[in-house]
Amino acid sequence: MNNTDAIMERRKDNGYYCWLEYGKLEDVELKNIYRKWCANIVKFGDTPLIKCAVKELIIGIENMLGISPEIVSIPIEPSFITVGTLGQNPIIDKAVGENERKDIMEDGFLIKNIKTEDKDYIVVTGINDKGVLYGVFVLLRLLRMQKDIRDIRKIENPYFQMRMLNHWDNMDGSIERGYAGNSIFYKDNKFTDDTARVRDYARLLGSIGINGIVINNVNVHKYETRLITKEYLPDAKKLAEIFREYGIRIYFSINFASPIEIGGLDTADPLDEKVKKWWCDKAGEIYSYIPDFGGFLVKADSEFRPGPFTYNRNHADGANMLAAALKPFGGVVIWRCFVYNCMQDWRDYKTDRAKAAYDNFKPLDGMFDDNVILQIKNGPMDFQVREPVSPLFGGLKKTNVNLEVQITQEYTGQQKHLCYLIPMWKEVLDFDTYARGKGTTVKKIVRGSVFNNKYGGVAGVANVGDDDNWTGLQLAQSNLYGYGRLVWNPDLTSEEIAEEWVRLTFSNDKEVVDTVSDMLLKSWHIYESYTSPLGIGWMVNPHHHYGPNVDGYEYDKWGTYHRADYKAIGVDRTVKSGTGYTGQYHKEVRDMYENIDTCPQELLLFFHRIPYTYKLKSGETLIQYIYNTHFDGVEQAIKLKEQWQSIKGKVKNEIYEHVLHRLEGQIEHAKEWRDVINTYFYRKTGIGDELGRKIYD
Ligand code: GCV
Repeated sequence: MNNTDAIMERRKDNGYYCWLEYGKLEDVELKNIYRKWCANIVKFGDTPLIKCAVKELIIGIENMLGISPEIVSIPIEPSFITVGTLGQNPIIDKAVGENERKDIMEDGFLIKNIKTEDKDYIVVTGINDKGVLYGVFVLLRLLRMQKDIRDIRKIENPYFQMRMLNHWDNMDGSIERGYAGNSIFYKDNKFTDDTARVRDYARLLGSIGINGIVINNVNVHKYETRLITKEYLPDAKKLAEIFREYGIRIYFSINFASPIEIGGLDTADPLDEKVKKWWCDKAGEIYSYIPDFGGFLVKADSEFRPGPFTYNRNHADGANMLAAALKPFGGVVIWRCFVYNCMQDWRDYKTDRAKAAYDNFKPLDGMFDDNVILQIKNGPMDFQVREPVSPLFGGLKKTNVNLEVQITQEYTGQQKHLCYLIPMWKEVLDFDTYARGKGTTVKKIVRGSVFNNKYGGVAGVANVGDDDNWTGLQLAQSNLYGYGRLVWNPDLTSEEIAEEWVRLTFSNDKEVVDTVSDMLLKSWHIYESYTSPLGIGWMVNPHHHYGPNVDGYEYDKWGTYHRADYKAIGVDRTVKSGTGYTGQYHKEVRDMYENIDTCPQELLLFFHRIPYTYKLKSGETLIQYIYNTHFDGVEQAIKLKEQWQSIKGKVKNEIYEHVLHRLEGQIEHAKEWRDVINTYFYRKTGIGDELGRKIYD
């Protein structure tokens, strides 16, 4: 075995191929049915994406069915798969009915089984070649899940226009909030030579419909600032070519002060003519290397990043200036709303970080150009394990918006703990803002269909690094897969996504599917139960955000953000008596949160300050609830391990051992959380556990 083969073999064992491993199908009967079609591929068209689609079909078929398909340009056999865009060939065109044609949108596809007197074939088509590629990946997925595709007629279109990943990769190879090794793009301030790995990544992303990727950290340091110069653009161009093969455009995070730092100007004032010209020239230069370049992502005037405030300009001035530079090339500016005063004095009970994004951006609604998109984190704080939905969704009515979620598990267990995040994101997407009456959900707003926006979609902060299995904890691959599936179709259930992922990654064995799905589906609540109670958030060690520390919030050196004293805990964010944050929501939502009786229990301490003796709806007192959930969380973590052990021998040994090891670590760590948090509250309140369990003092 040569070196490359050995690497490939090893990678098969440790999960490198993720959901594209295409293991041999178990069902012999189905295999024979599939083989009939799969032995012949009739390809129409020759664009790079069509070629890519055919290449992917070959890989999948060879691996799953053990046959090498013949690629032809006219049907020779009565059964075949044909791929190509509509309007290219009568065989495909005839197979698609008038109504079907109307239903297929940009990037969407049709997979259809056609039976005639002498033929029985599968058509994969779309109105553009990217749609065909997506259709091929879906067909392969169906085969891997052993679905009966006889008589199939499946049309799918992506729900969101922008389906993006944001990488927080630095050019020195480190990743901010990365928990799976180093960057797959950079090392030692250069682009990587391992383009094969980048291609494998592009395949993974293309297979779930991702169409945009920001390749560097929003915190743009010295070297990343130079990404948009001749020094790095030739390498960025190569990366863009790889991603383009899979229908993905690249974007850069930029430094707002670039005109000064790399342009030799003495200002970055967005209204200065020299600055405007500098950015226009820069955009032209970037597009000369990367003609389909997506645009800029900008973190400005936040956490010490430069921005328009230095020049007494506002966010709209800054964003519009960049947007004007990109507009002639079809690019966009994605401007982040993660803006707050990290120097806030938390002893001042009226200042509230939760209000900051809305306070900064709501007054600017309608002032942004049509190729600016405001990117809003799911919650008003910062990717906590539980937060309400940001009131900017539904608050902004005349501005394009993107939702930003965090796939990388900064506050949700750092890929050491199992935490399947799809149910959390679904709650966000399905949240009703009431901005245009009942049913104005976040997903509709972000899609652009409520306020008729030109652009919109979702960005996920990536959770991958150069670990063999990409995500540190192998089971965390489910979050990347699930993210892609959800932004393609937010109406899929968490259960459906979990099941798909398990089948594609492990096997169709019922016990494996049921066990791993169940583990995934419970995991967010388990993690929440032993970490931070009822939406209060932040109880983590400062800066690295891992491990229990009740007073650890780094921007609050007084340890007062949660307002815990010996009698009560929680932040009163009501209009009536608190910070007034609830007033940023539309009436129905505001009323729900404002009133302690209608506020959802899981967010009680986010919105209200309540005594430890307060009786929750479950009948427990608040303090007893804190004890119960923390004890219970550990028990649940132990059960996760037992569930995993029950499928020993049914998943690859290397993955089995690796996950087992992480789950054991999770249990130990959950115990630490339990003990630190329970002890803190026991000491604060002097109230013991009703059930007499040991609280370390
Ligand atoms: C990339 C939080 C994180 C930072 C991150 C920042 C942001 O503060 O801890 O690592 O910076 O959010 O989203 O900009």
